Amino acid sequence: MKFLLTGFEPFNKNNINPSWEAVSALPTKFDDNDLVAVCLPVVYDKCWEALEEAIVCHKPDVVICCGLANKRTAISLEKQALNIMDAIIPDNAGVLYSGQAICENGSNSLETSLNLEILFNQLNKSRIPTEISLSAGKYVCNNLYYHLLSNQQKYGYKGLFVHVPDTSVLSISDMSNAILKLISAIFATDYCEKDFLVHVDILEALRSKDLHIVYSGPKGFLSAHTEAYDYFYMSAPNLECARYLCSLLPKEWDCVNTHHLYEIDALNEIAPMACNYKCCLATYQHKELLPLNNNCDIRPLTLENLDYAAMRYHLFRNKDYLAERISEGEMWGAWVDGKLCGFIGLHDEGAMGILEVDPDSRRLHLGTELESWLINYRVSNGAYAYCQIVEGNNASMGLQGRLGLTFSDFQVCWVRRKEKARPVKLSFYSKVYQIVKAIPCGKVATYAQIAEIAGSPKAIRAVGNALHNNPDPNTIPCWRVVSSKGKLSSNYAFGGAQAQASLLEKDGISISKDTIDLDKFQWRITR
Ligand code: PCA
Repeated sequence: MKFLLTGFEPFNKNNINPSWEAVSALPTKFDDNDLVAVCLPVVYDKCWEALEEAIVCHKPDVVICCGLANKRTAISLEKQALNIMDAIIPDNAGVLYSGQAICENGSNSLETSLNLEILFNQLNKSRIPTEISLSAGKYVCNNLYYHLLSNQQKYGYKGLFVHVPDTSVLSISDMSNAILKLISAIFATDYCEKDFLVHVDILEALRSKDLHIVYSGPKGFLSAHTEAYDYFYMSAPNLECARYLCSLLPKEWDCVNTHHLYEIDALNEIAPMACNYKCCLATYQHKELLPLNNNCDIRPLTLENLDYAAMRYHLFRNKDYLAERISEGEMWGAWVDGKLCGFIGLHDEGAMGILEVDPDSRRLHLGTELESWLINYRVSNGAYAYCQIVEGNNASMGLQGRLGLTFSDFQVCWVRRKEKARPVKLSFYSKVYQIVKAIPCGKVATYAQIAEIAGSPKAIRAVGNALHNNPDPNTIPCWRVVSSKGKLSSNYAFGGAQAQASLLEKDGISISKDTIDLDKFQWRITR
C-alpha cells in the first residue's frame, strides 16, 4: 500500500513544527509499504492545493496528515472535520477567518472512514498517550482535513488527520514511532476488511486486545497475542507469503491461529503441526439489535457458579480457564425462577461461545436468548460480534444461522506444534497459581515478580485478579504475595490485611506498618 504522510511548516510562535519533524524522519519503506512525506504550508488557501498536487502525483491508498496542537497532551486521532474556519491567529499568509464556512452548502461535518478504535487501541497498548478527538480545531488543520475527507471518493484514498502534542510531551522519535504504528494498524485493518468474514477475529483482537504486530504488509499479517495466553494470528495471501511469515516466528512459538489452509502446510514445513480445531467464523453483521424474550434473568456468573459451569461445559475441561473467564466478568448465566439454567461467555480472544443450556429448560430457548443478549451487548459496545464454530457442530451452525449470522468457510484453524518447544501451555491463572505455590514458607514475592516469572511482565493486575479469585486458599499461599514496596494488600480477599499479616507472621515474617522488608524476605529464584 502507498501512504502519503504530511506535516506542516512552523506557524505562529513555534520555531519548528514537530508534525513535519516526525513525518520527515520516517523511512521511505515500512513493512513493504511505500511512504511518501510532504511538508505543507500553514495557509488556508494553499495547504489543500499542495496536498492535492501530491495526491495526484503519488496516487496514495491512505493519506495521513499531521499537525501540531500545542495544548494537547496526547496523540489525537481526529474523528471529524467541521465546515468552519474560525481562529484568533492568522495563517502564515496573514489571513484571519472568524466563522466562515469552508464550503458553502457543504455538510457541517465529515467523518473519517478508518476504524479509530483499532488505531487507538494499537497506540494505547504500546503505551503511547493517545486519544480520539472530536474536534480538529477550526484553524488550518481542520480546513485541510475537511478538504481531505471531501475528496476521498474522487481520488480513492482513505484520509486521517492526527494532531501531535509539542515536544515537551512527546519526543519527535516517539511521534514517528506512533505514525509507524498507525501505518501497521491501518494496513492490517484494510487487509482484514478485504476478506472480512474470515478475518473478523483479527479485527476484534486489533480493536480490543494487546496484540503486537510482527508484520503487516503485502505479504499478509502476523501478530503475537500477549495477554493471558500466547499465540500468533497469521494470514497470508498465498503459500509463498505464508512461508515468509513462518520465517518471522520466534523460535519458541507454540500455537498459531491460521486463516488459510495453506498456512498449515507452511507451518508443517518448519515443524510438525497438529490441527486442534478447524473452524468457521460466524459474524453478526447487522446494526439492529436482536429481539429478546426476557423469559430469564441474565447476569454475570460469579465463582460460586464455577462448579456448575465446569460440570457442563463440553469443549475443554479446564476449570482454571472458566475461573478466569468468570473473574474477568466475561461469563453470564440465565436464571429462571431463581435457578441457574445455562450460561454463555466470551473466549479469551473475544469470540462469543462457552454456551450450555440445561436439557430440561431447552423448551424456553435459553440458548437463543443468551446468544441474542450477548450479540446485543457486543454490538452496543462497538465490538465485532462473532463466534467460532468447530467443524461438525451442526447444532451451533443452526443457532447462528437462525440469528442471522454470516459464515466464513472452514479456513480458520488453531494449530499447535506437535513437538513442544516449551512445556505444555498452562492458562495464565494456572501459571500464577503454580508459581505462588512455589513461594517457600518464610518468603514473599511481589505481584510484578509473579507476572514476570509467568512470562507476562505487564500483567501485574491480572496476577492480582488471579489471586483475588484464588480457588484454593489453603494450598495456594496467596498471602505470600505483596506489592512492589512490600505492602500488604488492604483488600486481601480472605479476611483483609489483618488476616494476611497473621498468616505471614505464622510463616515467620516480621511486619512493620503493614510493610515487609523485601531485602530480607523477598523470594529470589536461583536456577
Ligand atoms: N497545527 C495547526 C495548523 C498547522 C499545525 O501544525 C492547527 O492545528 O490547525
